[in-house]
Amino acid sequence: QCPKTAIICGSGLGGLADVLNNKTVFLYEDIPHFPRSTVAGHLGRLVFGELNGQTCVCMQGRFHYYEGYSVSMVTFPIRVLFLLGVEILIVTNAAGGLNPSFQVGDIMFIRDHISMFGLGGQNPLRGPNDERFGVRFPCMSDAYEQDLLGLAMESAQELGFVSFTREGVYCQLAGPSYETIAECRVLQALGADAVGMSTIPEVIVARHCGLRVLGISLITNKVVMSYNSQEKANHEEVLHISVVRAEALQKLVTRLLGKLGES
Ligand code: 6GU
Repeated sequence: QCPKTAIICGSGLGGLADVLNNKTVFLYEDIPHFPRSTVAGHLGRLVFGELNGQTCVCMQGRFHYYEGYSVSMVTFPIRVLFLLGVEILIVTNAAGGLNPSFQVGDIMFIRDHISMFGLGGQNPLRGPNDERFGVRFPCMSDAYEQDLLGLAMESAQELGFVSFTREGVYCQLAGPSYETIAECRVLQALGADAVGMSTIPEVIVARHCGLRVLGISLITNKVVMSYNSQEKANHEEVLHISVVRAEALQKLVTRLLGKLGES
């Protein structure tokens, strides 16, 4: 039976794939044309299984532009998922908090996005349009589905997670260097609530082929906004917080999948 829901596990969030029941695991290296992930905290496996009675497939490890892949390579797996029959994509990531009211450990549902390099012309749909997947000029004003956001919020409420659940605008930069203070101030002024190095190309390709999308950012650190701050963004901190919140995120996605099965 083909899973209805796919989950992309972001930095340090791959544990979700481990808790599936009745797993079937494929290594990326065994899937034709699949890229390989090269980052600590990212494995490279496609894991099929059951969560809360629902079949799903997890990408345990994703691909980033900063690893050297083109945006179309980064999004290749999305079209594989679509061809498998997946209808819903839950995409997770670790992100830095720009919104001053955000705390480390907050879970932010993505309401909308700003792609800095997308605005600059690096769109995964650039080039001839493959009509088998979607239209030439896909709409993005409804990229993050209201109904899924509502079900995710409802799940968070039922689990007692409201105190650390937010929603906001996710902004993606190419990476791999973190932002300067001046860059963070620019992003905040533009209306971004969180900043990361992934997700948007996948969402664009998913929307192009009609997948319903929910985005979840784990706020793993607060970006540095002041020249007086002694804090420095680092990958170890990102991985540490994702371990702390891994269980909450697993519970959230598990409960949400149950709701998706009912709908
Ligand atoms: Cl502070 N910046 C970026 N670009 N990505 C991140 C991050 C910050 N924290 C986690 N991922």
